[in-house]
Amino acid sequence: MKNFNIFNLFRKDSEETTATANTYNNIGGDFMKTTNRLFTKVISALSAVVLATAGIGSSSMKSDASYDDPDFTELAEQVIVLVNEARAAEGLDPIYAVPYLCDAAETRAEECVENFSHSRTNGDSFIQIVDYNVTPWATAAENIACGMSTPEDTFEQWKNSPSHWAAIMNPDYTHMGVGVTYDPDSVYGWYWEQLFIKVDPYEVPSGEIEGQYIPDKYKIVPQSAGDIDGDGIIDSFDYVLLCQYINKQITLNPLQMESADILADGVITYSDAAYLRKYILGEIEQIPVSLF
Ligand SMILES: [Ca+2]
Ligand SMILES: [Ca+2]
Repeated sequence: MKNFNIFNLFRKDSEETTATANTYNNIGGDFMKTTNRLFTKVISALSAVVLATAGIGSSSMKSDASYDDPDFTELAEQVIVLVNEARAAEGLDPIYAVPYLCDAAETRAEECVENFSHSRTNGDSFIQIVDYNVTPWATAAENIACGMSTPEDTFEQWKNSPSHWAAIMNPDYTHMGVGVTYDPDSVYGWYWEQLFIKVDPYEVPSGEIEGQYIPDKYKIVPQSAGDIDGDGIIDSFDYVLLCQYINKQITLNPLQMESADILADGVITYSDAAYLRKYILGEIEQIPVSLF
């Protein structure tokens, strides 16, 4: 990273709104409107703004932050992993990721490029991105941030703001989505959005939303030393990955790095690749290998 000054400006605001929800019972094949309840829904919305200024300027920050093909979905999941790690450390239940809410959050992140605000570009409140009939919610919150290129740095922005942190650590929230986008022509480059909800217990007594899941910290989990692709078999596919890593063509997660260190000396070199190859060819019987 080049040198530049960063000022964090946080703005917090909250609002209350009311919404009418209709419930339907399917009786004799006809949908019959049975109740028309008025919910009071508390919405909190918090934004984190990072301004990059001076010296080399914001354009250099953006060029540092750019990727040819950033995997926004992967970055969003990493944010959810960070949320759940922080909650676990305080003994709180994890929050489920929901693909529908992640899609909604992605749209909100894109809207924040145009208008960094908790209002949508058409003036609606952020929560109107969520169709109540798809995901019935009782309470909701939004955190937005911009300017940082990694999940960790963005999470740190929120962590340093008590009001944002309160949403992340709110024991009531059950489900969330995260959206990420990058626009090299925008003011801050990177935009991040967290959308928290508490599922409406009247509509969803089970508390379960279709597609909900807890993201794993690492998508690929090696089963043993040498199983770098995590399929439980040590073969030439693992060898190819190791060579690609050494040639700086790919990155490996920390578990894969541990698996790739065939000589167990703390660094990954061509020697590790050579011994993995020997093992695959049956020339040695066991890995990891200790040469000493
Ligand atoms: Ca393998
Ligand atoms: Ca090694």
